[in-house]
Amino acid sequence: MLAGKKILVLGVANQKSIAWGIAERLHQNGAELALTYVNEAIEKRLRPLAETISCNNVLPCDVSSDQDLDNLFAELGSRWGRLDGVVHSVAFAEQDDLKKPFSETCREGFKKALDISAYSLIGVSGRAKRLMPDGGSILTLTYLGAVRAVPNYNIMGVAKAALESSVRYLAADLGGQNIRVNAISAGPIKTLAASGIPQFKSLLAQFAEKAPLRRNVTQEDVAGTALYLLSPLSSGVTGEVVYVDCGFNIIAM
Ligand code: NAD
Ligand code: 0WE
Repeated sequence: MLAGKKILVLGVANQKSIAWGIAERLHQNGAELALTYVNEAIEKRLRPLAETISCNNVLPCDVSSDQDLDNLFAELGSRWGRLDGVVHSVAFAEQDDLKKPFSETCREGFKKALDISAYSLIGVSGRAKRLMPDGGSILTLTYLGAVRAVPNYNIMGVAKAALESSVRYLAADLGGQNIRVNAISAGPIKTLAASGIPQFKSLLAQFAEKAPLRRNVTQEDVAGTALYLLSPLSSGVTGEVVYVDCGFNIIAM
């Protein structure tokens, strides 16, 4: 499905990362990948994973740094000369801001969460477009907390709302260059970003009880939709938020 396609994946921290499930599936479908890490601790975990999919494009990038973004795309430009797809699977908020009452969110916490979790998609897309003369597909990951007030998701919900809006504005801006921009809204999955979240286990249990499919979402569920959104199968789809959540968002009491 993706033979010869060159795809950048940001956000693999370990084997449980949503981005890792996607990277494996893209590799199985013939894509050539570049993977990025935010710091040395992540680099150590990433390199052996990259080897298992014979990927030797492992590059540093802290998305809160314009310099890092410039260096990353300059390096991709010289290694590949072009790019067919980007997977943006990055989010961060201070732990404190995922616990305190939302009304006590401080300015610095707001700035950091919105910068890393939402602005970064704009920064990445603006640079990626220059390597996509014949078009491409950009994909990000979001969560229901963007459109509903989920307990404790707090400032991340505001950041995801900005991210989902950015998907629409980027899709409108880049559509003329045949660059599509979409998001997957995934149901809760036990990853590094979910560890340390109070009562995450009970959230998973309640989710599986209430979701129409009566189970939790898997890395594989998300990877399948990611493959579709990065492939020509979705050639007419842009600016969308596709729910991969076992139907959870459609129900209410
Ligand atoms: P994860 O911890 O495996 O991935 C998050 C990644 O963000 C990590 O690789 C981390 O290194 C990276 N990151 C953080 N700050 C960064 C920075 N400044 N620069 C570059 N990278 C940075 O967790 P995950 O659950 O796979 O999260 C991936 C995406 O999926 C996130 O956008 C998250 O919001 C979204 N998501 C997760 C769930 C879930 O329940 N796990 C559900 C819906 C959406
Ligand atoms: O987007 C996320 C998690 C994002 C996240 C997680 C952390 C934990 C560690 C961002 N920043 C941090 N910072 C840290 O220091 N998800 C969709 C997973 C998630 O997080 C929740 C959830 C769900 C689901 C937080 C509260 C309630 C539900």
